[in-house]
Amino acid sequence: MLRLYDFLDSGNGYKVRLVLRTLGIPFELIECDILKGETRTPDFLKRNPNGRIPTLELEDGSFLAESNAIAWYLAEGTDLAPASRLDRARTLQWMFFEQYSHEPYVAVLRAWKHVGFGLTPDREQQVPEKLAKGNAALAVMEQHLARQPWFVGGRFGLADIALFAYTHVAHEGGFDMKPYPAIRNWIDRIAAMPRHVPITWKPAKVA
Ligand SMILES: N[C@@H](CCC(=O)N[C@@H](CS)C(=O)NCC(=O)O)C(=O)O
Repeated sequence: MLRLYDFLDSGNGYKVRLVLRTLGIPFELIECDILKGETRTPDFLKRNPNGRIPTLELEDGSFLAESNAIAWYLAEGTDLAPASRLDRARTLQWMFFEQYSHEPYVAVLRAWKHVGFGLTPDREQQVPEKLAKGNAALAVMEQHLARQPWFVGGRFGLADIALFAYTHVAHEGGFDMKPYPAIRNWIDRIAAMPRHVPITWKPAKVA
């Protein structure tokens, strides 16, 4: 069985849990408390030398890191990954956008203000810049979603999951979502999907 090393409040981890849940793939969850440095122990670093969750242990005992790479691995060949070459590339385009232009601002502010990393004086100084850059990313998403219901190919898929993970909790980092009606509508539509689960969802324990 697949084994996922994760921290329940993590949007990066949630992407992987949402893909597993949507596809009905059973897995064992190993919770790691990142606030206590549990991904930085010598044992964990053997699984992922980068010391971060999510990290997936495959059935053959090997490990895969990086949320979007794990999500792609799990979704390959399913309805969550588009069939056409161009739509697969567009999915990657949004997943890279998420990691470079969105997550470093939207997720980091939430980690500081909500998850427990705390607002040190140095971080407090960075808040206005992170809010500005996060809002720039949200504006790009808003523009796209005002014209089409999903990010790629006219259907719900991996790009939506990658961007949903931290966008739906952006308010916990101090983002005002009022200026983004198309994003709010997209969030509501995803949250209403049959197999949807909240960010802190975990599977029942393996016996
Ligand atoms: N680019 C990575 C980021 C992973 C990441 O930053 N994980 C955080 C939690 S969201 C973590 O494990 N932090 C613990 C640490 O850095 O010690 C991904 O998408 O998986």
